[in-house]
Order: sequence, then C-alpha cells, then structure tokens
Amino acid sequence: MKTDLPQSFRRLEYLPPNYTFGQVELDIALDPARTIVKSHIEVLPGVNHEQDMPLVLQGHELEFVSLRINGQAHRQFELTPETLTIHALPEGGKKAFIVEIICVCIPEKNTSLMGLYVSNGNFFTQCEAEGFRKITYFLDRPDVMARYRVTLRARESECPVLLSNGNLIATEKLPNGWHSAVWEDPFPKPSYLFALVAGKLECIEETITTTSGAKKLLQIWVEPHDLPKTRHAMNSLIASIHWDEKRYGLELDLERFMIVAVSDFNMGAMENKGLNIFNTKFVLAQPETATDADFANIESVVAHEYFHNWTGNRVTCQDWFQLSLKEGLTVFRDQEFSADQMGSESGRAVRRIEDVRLLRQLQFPEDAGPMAHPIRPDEYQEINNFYTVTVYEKGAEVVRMYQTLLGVEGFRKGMDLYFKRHDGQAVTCDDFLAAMADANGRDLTQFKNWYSQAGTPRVKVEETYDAKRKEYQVTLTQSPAKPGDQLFHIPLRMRLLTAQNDQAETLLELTQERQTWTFSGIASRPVLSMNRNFSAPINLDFDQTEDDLLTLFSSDDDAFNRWEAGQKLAMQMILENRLPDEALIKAYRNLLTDPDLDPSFKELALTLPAETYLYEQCKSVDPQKIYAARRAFRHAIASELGIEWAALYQQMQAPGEFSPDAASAGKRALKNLALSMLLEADPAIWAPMAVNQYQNANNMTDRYAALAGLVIHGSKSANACLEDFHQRFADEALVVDKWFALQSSRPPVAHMEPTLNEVKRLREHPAFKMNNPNRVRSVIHAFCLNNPASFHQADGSGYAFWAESVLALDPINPQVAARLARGLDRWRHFAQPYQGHMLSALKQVAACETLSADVKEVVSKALAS
Ligand code: B3K
Ligand code: ZN
Repeated sequence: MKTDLPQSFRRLEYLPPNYTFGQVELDIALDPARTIVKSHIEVLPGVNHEQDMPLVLQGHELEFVSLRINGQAHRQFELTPETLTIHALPEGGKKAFIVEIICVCIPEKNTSLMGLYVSNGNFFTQCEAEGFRKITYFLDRPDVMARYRVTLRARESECPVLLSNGNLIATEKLPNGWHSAVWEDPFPKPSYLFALVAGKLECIEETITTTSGAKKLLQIWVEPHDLPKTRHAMNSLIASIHWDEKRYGLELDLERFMIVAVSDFNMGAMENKGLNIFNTKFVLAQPETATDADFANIESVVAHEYFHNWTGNRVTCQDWFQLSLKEGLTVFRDQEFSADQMGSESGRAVRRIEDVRLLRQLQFPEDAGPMAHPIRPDEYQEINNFYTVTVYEKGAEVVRMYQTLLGVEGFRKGMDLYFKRHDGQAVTCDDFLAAMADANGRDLTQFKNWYSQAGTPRVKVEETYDAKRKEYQVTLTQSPAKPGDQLFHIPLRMRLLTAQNDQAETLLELTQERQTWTFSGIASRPVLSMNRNFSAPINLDFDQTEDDLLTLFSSDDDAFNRWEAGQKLAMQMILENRLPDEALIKAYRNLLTDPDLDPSFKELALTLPAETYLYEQCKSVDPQKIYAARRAFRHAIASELGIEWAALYQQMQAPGEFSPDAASAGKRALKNLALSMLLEADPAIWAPMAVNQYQNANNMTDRYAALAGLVIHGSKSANACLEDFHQRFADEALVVDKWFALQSSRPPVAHMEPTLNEVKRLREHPAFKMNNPNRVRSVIHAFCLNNPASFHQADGSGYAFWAESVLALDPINPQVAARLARGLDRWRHFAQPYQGHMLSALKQVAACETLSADVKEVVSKALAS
C-alpha cells in the first residue's frame, strides 16, 4: 500500500530563491519520439544565497543526458524523479556561472498536455503553472525572471513553421532536410510564460499602428483549413489592443504578437509572452459553425490573454498563491472590455448580469464546499486545482470593489502607480493593494480581509420608515462566512425609489458589524434598491415583500437590480413549490411587451435561476424536487404567456445577412427563448416550426437553438435533426462537440430512456476520444457537471458513471480528471439517498492507489468535509 501523505505547499513558507537566472539559451531539436533540449543558463546568486548552497532545479519525466558548468563536465549532482541538485558550484555559487544541461523528452507520449506535446502532428507547449520542468531542468517558479533566446530545429517537411516568444532573429536551412529559427524575447519572464509551436500551420496577419506610432505585426496561426474562421479573433485582438491603450494607457510592447489555435488543450487559452496559445474553441468562428455565445467568448478570451501582457507578464506573481493578482485583475479587465464593446448602457448591464449569474452558479457553491479557499489561498497540494472560479471570478469582484470605492479615475491612478512601481517584477496581492491605497491616499487595511477569508459573506438588511418624521432608516449587519472571521469592508451601492423620484444613488461603506444610515425628507415609504449592479459579492438577507420586489422588477432604474428582483421572486416561489401568481405573470407580460427594453435584457429576465443556484438556498438538497418545481414554474410561464411568446417569435426575426453584433444577438436570444417556451408549452404543436428553423437557419445560433429545443423537450423530430446535424458538420470538430454536448445535457424526459444510457453510447461513438479534452468535456463533463437533473438520480447511477470516468481519465490527463472530480464536492449538502451514493462513489475513487496528486487532493478534501 502507498503510505506517502500528499505534500502541501503553504503561502507563509515562501522563501526567495537561492539562485536566479540571467540569460537563458535554449536549443531544441524537435522530434515527436525524442526531442533533445540543450540549455545554456547564466546562474546568479539570489537574494537568499549563502555560500556553498547547492542549486536545486526542478525536472519531471525527463531523461537526463549531461551537465556542464562553465564549460566543464560536472559530476557532483543528484537526480530524483522531481529534481536535479547540483553541488560544488564554482566559488560556492557567489558569482555568476554557466550551467549547460542536455536532456530528452517524448512529446508524442505526453497525454497530460503539460510541457511539450503533439497535437495533430504539430508541437505545442503549455507551461503554466509547472510545465516547463517537463521540457528541461530549471528554476521553474514565477519569481525567477530570465531573458530567453531560443533556437528551434526540426525537419522542414514536417514543421515548416517554427515559433517561440518575442522576435524572430534568424532562420537557417540545415543538412538532411532540417531547418532552424532563432527567437529572442527582449523582456525577462518567468518560465511559465515560455512557449514554442512548430508544425504545418498558416496565418492571417495585420499590421497596426499603436498610439506612440509604432508598427506591430499581428498573426493568427491555425491549421490551413481553419484560416477562413479567424477573422473574428483578429478583430477582437485589434479591439483589445486599442481598448488597453485608451483605458489604461498600456501599449503592446513587442514588434509582433501571435495567437495559435490548437484542438488539444486543457483549458481556454494561455498568455505566453507574444505567443498566446488558444483552444480552437476560443479562436475559430464563422456564422455557420459558431453561436453568438461562441463569438462573445472568443472576444473575451482573446482580450483576456492579450491583457495579461501587462497584468501577468510585465508584472507577474511572486508565487502561485498570488495567482489572483494576475487572474482576478485580468478577468476584471476583460469584463470591462466586453461590457464596453456592447456599445450601450443597457448592453453593459446585460454583461454584468451574465457575469454575476456565472459567479453565483459556480463560485458561490465552490465557496461553500470542501474546496473553498480565499482568493489568495494559503495552502495547496496541486496548484492546477487552484485555477478556480474563486481565484478568477471572485478575484475579479474584489478588483471591481476597488473601482467602486475609488471611482474609475482613482482606480486608474492605482493602476498607474502599480506599473510604475512594479514593472518587470514578480509581486504580491499586497503590492497591488498598496498601490491602490497610496495612489488615492486611502487606508485599505480592512479591505485586505477579502484576500484572506473564504466564503460568501452575508449582509442582513433591516429597514424602518417613520411617516411622521419623514425619516427612513436602513440597518446593515454583516456576517462573514466563518464565525470568528474578521469583518469585511463592503461597498454597497443603494438608492431609495420614491414616488417623487428625488433620491440619488449613494455608496454605503459597511465596515462595522452593524451600521445604520438615516435618510430624512422622505415623503412616503420608499422601496429600497440595495447592492445595485452587484457592487459587492455577497448574499443579501432581505425579507423584501413581494410587492416591493414587483416594484423593483417593473421599475428599478438599475438594470441589474431590476433583473435581480425578478430572479428573487421566481426563486422564492420555486423553492416553495409555487407557480407564478397573477401579479408576476402580469409583470412578465409588461416586461416582454415593453418596446423600450433591450431584447437581451428580456431574455435574461425570463430565464429562471439555475438549479445549482437554487441548491445553494436549501439546507438539504433534493435535486429531483427542485428540478420538478423549476420545470413546473417554467411550464406555467410558457403556457400563461403563450400569446406573447408566439408574437415575440415573429417580431424578433432578423431576416437577411447574419451579423454577430450585440443588438442582433439579443434579438436572436429572445426569439430562441420564445421558441423554447413554445416547445415547453406544447412540443407537438410547435415542433414543425422548430424543425423549419433548424432546416432553414443561416447561422449556428438559430440552428442549434432549434435543435436544442427539440432535444430538450423530447420531440419526436429530434432524432432526425440530430442525425442531419451530425452529417452536415462531421468535419467540424467544434460543432461535433456541440452535437455530443447537447445529447449529454438533455434533462430527464418522461417518455424517454435516462440520458445516462445515451451518454454511455456516445462514449463508444467512433468520434469520441478520451485524450481530447474538448470531446471529453462535451460528453462526460457535460453530463456530470452541467446536467444536474439527469446526473443526480436516486439509484446513484450517475455517480457510479462519474467514478468510473474519473478513474479512466486520471492516467491520461490528471487536470481534466480533477475538474470532473470536483463534481461531487457538495455531497454532504444533498439529501438521502443521493448523499449515500455520492459517498460510495467518492470512496471508490479515493481507494485507487495510483491517483494523481490532482485528483487525490480533490477527493480527499471532499471526503474530509
Ligand atoms: N493563465 C492561463 C491558465 C493556466 C492554467 C494552468 N493550469 C490562462 C488564463 O487565465 O489566461
Ligand atoms: Zn488569465
């Protein structure tokens, strides 16, 4: 039996490096079966250096060949599976010396997709967080920033294109059909930002001029057949570059900026310096193959990775505990960019609602479960498990709160000071906070608690109105998630809605446990609109009457809170197993027929809270009861508003050429919600209209929505359309993913067999590949993580499938397996018999003796909860 306890890394145990690197030269001869990596590294004593300290380099799954120091073969070293420790350094290591190492790795055997690997015959790398050590022995930590010069060699017939970070310095033909390219990155960077790409790729390119007048070359590299699908990504890149100049005065600092698309990738994309590598899903789009959501996601991921060039690359993280320093900030930046791209205030609000919906559906549950951690975690076993919605999305909310407290201009001052102080450095979240505080002369000491405490704080709202004195009082009481935690500094935007419309929006800063604010001269009882635009990532405990909520839902001028009131009304009724009452139906009707409201807002307002968010409101979750109550509620909205839905379906048609702009996308979204509602009310009557839309659509949004409507509502026409869809798009990998995902996400339908049977058949489909993360996510993750009503079956069959899948995936790709393993995090939160079956499934996985550190951390924390 294996007895080794998992190793934990702790934030407070951080030590600066003993040695650091100056110039790094790499010479890489690419061969799928045996890639030879030669490194030539200038080593310098680090701040923590002491005489005769050994140099400990990380290396993983490498074949060691040789070591030289200052040109001489060196034999005083030790190798372990994870390290190369070099002793007897020249002059005890107190002056610069050169280390040269030769080692070998095997890209074609690399299924983890970390380090150097092969996808469709081409070479790619992924180094964040700790993948560089799979390419060569190195100080693989973000606080060691070095200058790189990289020579790539390969057979020209197999790899005509050779790319790495920075600028292309030279190319050369070599004997035996080989060739080489030399790349130099002028900016010091940590190893996690290293990248190389080699293979048969082609690019589209553009030259742009930045504010300072410099010319820049932009390229998007893809497999040749995908070239026609790159325009939208290029437009997004250009828009991002201009936005960062305008909003933050940040310019592109390299002569050339490249994006490369790869179909085997563990996540969305990676911000390697000057050579971003992307999952094809976030690059390739054409109206026929990509939905409006795909277009929007591409825009935001392209922006996100580009923005990292400053927030992440020029200023990077001291250690991985500081991950939110770059991720929270960069998510905030991409959210603001995407909101600005909408081109209107109401468009901005729509984006905000979508961002908050995601936060509450995914991050709130994480923050209440066994993997809960502060945005700056204190401990981890496997860093890859901490690229979480907490670090990213809650991290972005924390950054947004600075902006709320300091104003847009104050925030900008803080950003300017942050870059002035830290350009070229590896720093901490405290440094960011200090820049914000110092630039604005503000004491943000209490604000620090957002970085160190997990869980979603609750804020209780009590209000009184004294008609005689015309005085209104609101009292707020905060309770951090864990008893004993420190109090937070919480910015809450609020406004009193009065008949006279005479009260302006104000910002309350809740810093004590309980605070009261008094408003005088209030002529009649106002309705309180609190936490407007979701100014703080909290749960509000506020027993607002249904009448007040209806007032907010029909007339709050803060679009977020207007939407929120509707969600709250629906949520309360669903949880009480009620159907929408007459007043709510009337409010829905008014909203749907209001000519002044954006279609995209209407679509969001009529979309019910997700099941997983409803789970969060329950003490003990009965997933089938929640599903049934939510579905019945939906059915009632569908039938009671039948006339409106039918009318909207006609009104929202946008014949003519497809355009992915926000206004057209909003119309399509509302039209397709209308279609789905009509099918919900009566699939038999409306199926022909859906089939017609499916067949005649000139874009993927409409075609997919029609197909999804037919599948989800169990229409008899679904199978024929599914078959047609598969044949039409058999050569389009990303569309085939949609075809798989749709079938795996079908909720239970009365007359049909369980979705799990279908999922098991899909897993045997010739197009299913266990080593392609996108395909696995579209079948297995789609079912286990995105289809709660089908997954949570009282017989435990979903959980057994989960366990079997985690165990099958783990040896292939631990990161993809660990993400799936998170699916049973909240097992304790469920009622019986679900809980018992979940526990058995978790135990079954935990019993495997060869689990990766990734999966082991997730299941052991779940079991310990
Ligand atoms: N920084 C990368 C994520 C790397 C994940 C490593 N497991 C993408 C991003 O956040 O932009
Ligand atoms: Zn990022």
